[in-house]
Amino acid sequence: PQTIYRSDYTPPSYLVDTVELGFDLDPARTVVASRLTMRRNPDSAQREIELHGEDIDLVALRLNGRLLEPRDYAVNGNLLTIPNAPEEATLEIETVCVPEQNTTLSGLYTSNGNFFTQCEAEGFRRITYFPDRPDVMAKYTVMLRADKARYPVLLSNGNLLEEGDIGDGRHYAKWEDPFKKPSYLFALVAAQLVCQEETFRLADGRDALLQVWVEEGNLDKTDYAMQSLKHSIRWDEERYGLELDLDRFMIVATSDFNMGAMENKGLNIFNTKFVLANPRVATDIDFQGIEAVVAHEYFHNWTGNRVTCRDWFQLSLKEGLTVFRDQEFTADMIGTDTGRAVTRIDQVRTLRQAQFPEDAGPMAHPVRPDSFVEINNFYTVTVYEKGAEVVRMYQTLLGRDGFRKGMDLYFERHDEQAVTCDDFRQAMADAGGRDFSQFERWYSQAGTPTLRFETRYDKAAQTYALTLFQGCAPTPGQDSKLPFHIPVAVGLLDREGRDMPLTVDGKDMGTTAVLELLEAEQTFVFSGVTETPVPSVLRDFSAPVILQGGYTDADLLHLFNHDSDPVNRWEAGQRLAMGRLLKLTGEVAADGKLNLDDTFIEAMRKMLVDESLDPAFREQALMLPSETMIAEQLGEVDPMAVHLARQFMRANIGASLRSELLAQYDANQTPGPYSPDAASAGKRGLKNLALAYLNAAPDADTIALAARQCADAGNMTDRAAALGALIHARAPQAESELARFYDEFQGEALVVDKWFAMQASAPTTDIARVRELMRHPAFNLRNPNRARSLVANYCMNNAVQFHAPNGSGYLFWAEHVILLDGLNPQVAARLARAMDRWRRYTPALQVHMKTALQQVAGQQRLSNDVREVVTKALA
Ligand code: HT7
Ligand code: ZN
Repeated sequence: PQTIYRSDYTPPSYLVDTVELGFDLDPARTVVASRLTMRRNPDSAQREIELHGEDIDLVALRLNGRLLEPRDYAVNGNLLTIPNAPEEATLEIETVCVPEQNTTLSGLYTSNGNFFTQCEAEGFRRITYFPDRPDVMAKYTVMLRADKARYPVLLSNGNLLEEGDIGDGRHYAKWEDPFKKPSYLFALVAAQLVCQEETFRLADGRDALLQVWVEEGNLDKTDYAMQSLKHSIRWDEERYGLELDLDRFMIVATSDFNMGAMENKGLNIFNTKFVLANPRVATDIDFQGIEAVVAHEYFHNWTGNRVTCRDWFQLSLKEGLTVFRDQEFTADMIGTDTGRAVTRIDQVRTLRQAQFPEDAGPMAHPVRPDSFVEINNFYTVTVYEKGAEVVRMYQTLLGRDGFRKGMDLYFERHDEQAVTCDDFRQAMADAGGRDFSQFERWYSQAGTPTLRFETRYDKAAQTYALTLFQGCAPTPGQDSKLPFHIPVAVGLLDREGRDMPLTVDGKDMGTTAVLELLEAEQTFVFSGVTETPVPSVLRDFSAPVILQGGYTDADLLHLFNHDSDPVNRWEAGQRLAMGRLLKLTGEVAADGKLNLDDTFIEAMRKMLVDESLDPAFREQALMLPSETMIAEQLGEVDPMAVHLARQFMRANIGASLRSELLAQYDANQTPGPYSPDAASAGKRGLKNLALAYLNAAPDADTIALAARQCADAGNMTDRAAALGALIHARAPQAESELARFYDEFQGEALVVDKWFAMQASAPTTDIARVRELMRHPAFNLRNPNRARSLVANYCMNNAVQFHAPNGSGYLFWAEHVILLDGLNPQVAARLARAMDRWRRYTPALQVHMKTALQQVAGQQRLSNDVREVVTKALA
């Protein structure tokens, strides 16, 4: 496969002004007629017209009315070239595709018999020949024709111009999108669907029609998505002055979708997982996911659609920025300071759990990658989540108002353009009057920077010197790194745990100073410091770095008890736990005796019962670092040792804090009708964490408690938590409760996904059981949600079983990567990444892992997607 380099970018040879598309929709043979008005690009030296096409049959091609013969153009792989084209060209193209056979879910496909499209990143070329690159922006008019009884609903981007019957039981709808857009934002839906709709008054007084389209029978699950959409529209108006620019905005749910959702202009297409919810079938986490994803896709209308990416290397321009925007929205929707902190803690957890490992593995890449084989492999946590951290750092450096000025300037300069990450950085620099040239390294250098600190208190001078050191390990293709521009937010706690006022270089910095680290080593001196403080470094996780060492246990306890910055307060607890988990892991591996000190248990007890703190925060503070995060700290990973060490700690907490856990279990009940609001969800979170801890050291009483909750639960959050507790406690009723769960929810696809996922990730589920579940009538490898629920969960969230010493998990992985690759390369490539970090495991496991990787790599027929992942893993 060919590697594509960012440095090879050249402007498109031709620009497209208008696109007229006609679809005769038939699952077995859809005919697509396209009419493009094009003109030579003055910025290009090239004279050929270049069109992409993939898996479609070309029926006819006309240039300025003349039918072209095969000798008039060249087809090389997926590229069709027309040489010697005139300055102005009207192309008429007729192609045929077969949507019902399209299992890749890219391009035009059918799901439950309905038609959907997915064009990002390069799916439009699977529908018609086109210069399928984001810097070609054009105005689209779309005519859809289909059988009226089977496809009563015909949707596309923008505004509906007209609709009517055409005889023969067929009908049509004509849509026009008033804005220029790249081809990846094109969408159509032809389906049997119903919708919840309402008109919504925009800030400028216009009324917009909002619709949420779902399959019949799901209308009782659309309220939350609609409410989230309205909140998102209002928030973007208020926080950024950005308005909906269309008369209507549609969300359509499909159960076959490769990712979470897609921001097609005016016609967002969603995975059902991020639309459908009511208390019976969806958990608090599901509700949160819906709010965040609806907001994310809506926010793309400005950050992604109105201003788009010049090329796919700039993906984080829209994704990092839009994730940052949805994160801020989520925080604002909760509204309280602790709520804000809890969302921030969640973000930090995701980064550590998924992005730091990516940055330290064979697929490490900069936020703005330099090369790729398959762009679909670069919709990564680095581009999304680390990209959002990079955007957040502008806000930390400029302040909220300064950041808003930067955003305003960005839109003023680049509306309806396709631009680069550099353009965004320049807007921020110019609006803030700042030099952000060194900040560029956040885009170009891969790897997670490390941060270390040393301190020196001078009692006589009353100064406190904080020396910060930064570094960054080599990553593939980048052997050495230059210093990053790192905002380090710092506070100093006195012996009572109060914030000390901060003065640096004679400047009053309040109680949290944002220090700007630019060198490999830099010292900052605080003056007027009256006693030796405990430093609280990297408050609010002000930069995506690994803060190493520097703290004693006593410092950490002080911070855990007192830090006014809730994120660092939580962080101190995580460090206290991590130190012990690493020690326990070593003891398990050495067959030693396991011990957990009282100091730690007492710190946990104090946190658990501190009712001055929100339950949601206490839940976060009591949650242990995951097995993945522990493994990241180890030179050589024995997954069983990590699991046993963590289990030991959980059981110890469960047994030592039993009475307090029971008391919190009772105190955090949420009687009355279910509400997904943050306060209620926080209470359920703490209550269910208590239930899980109690059942980590199970006895008849704790099991009875879980069984009762399972029987009485009035919502899916409590039901799933109780069932999980029974499974993990190996309770005798686990089997029958699982069966009852399936019987009750077998008609709800998203709940059946949960049923598979729960089992796939349980340490009690071995390979034989997984294979048995694969034969369950409800299992279907072609459906991405279902495949992920069982196969991906087993390979990625069940470390002890997946890493069975006989290598059976790895063989299962190889078998399913290969099988899935034949159906859906994007889903296969994501599964393939389960083996990314194989070199970190014990030598015995590595042997089996390498064999499995080689088995996949040795396949003759393999997609570029999977080939890139396994080749990089083995390199
Ligand atoms: N921008 C969307 C990306 C996306 C996607 C990419 C590749 C293949 C399928 C896909 N579906 C959606 C989603 C988003 O970030 O909003
Ligand atoms: Zn996005």
